[in-house]
Amino acid sequence: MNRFNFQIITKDFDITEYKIYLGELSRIAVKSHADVLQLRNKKLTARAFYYAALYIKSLLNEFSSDRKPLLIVNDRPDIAAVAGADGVHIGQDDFPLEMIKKNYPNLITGVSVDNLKQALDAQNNGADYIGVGPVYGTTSKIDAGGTISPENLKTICRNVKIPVIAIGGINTYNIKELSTYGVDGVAVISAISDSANPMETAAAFRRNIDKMAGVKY
Ligand code: TZP
Ligand code: MG
Repeated sequence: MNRFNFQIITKDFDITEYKIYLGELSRIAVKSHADVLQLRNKKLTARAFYYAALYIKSLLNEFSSDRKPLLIVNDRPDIAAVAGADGVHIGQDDFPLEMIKKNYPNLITGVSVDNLKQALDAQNNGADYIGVGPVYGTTSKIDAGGTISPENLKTICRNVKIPVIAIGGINTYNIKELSTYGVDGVAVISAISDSANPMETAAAFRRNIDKMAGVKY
């Protein structure tokens, strides 16, 4: 088990609905024992994104659970730091990992990778985990590119020591297959945010991930 293996990521919510949506998703993340709640939104201005980060932080502070999700902010280490988030998640076109580690040494840093070279570079430069995908077709990321092959995914899992978190089109059915590839965990957007019963879906993810990691309660 690690601190990153069940990650719930926000959809591109509209700013007009941010309080209701983030309130509900934060509650689900806490109650289902998600490891990470990631704020990701490609539609918001930097200012709105910053307020959304502050809002999630204040929501998470209100819960007294001893197993609260880490708050990770997508793309923006500066916003993560000033909002008091635990970490930042970056892609290959965001600020370089070295710059983040140097200027924001306290932020947990996750890095999205497509191949083994990027995975090893991220590991060598101090990434705390890597995100790999899309492993299945997704409509949540416009520029997601083609899916990664099971062989390439297995190769990455075999060769890196930091946690490998699969992403892209993952649901409570296909997740079972992923454990056979060696991934440590999953990150999901639509499976939870578009679910008719998001709380139940999140709980099902938690159960499947715990089985995958061999955790016994
Ligand atoms: N990176 C690769 S696929 C993806 C991201 C952010 C989107 C994942 O969303 P979903 O809805 O779980 O497929
Ligand atoms: Mg990014």
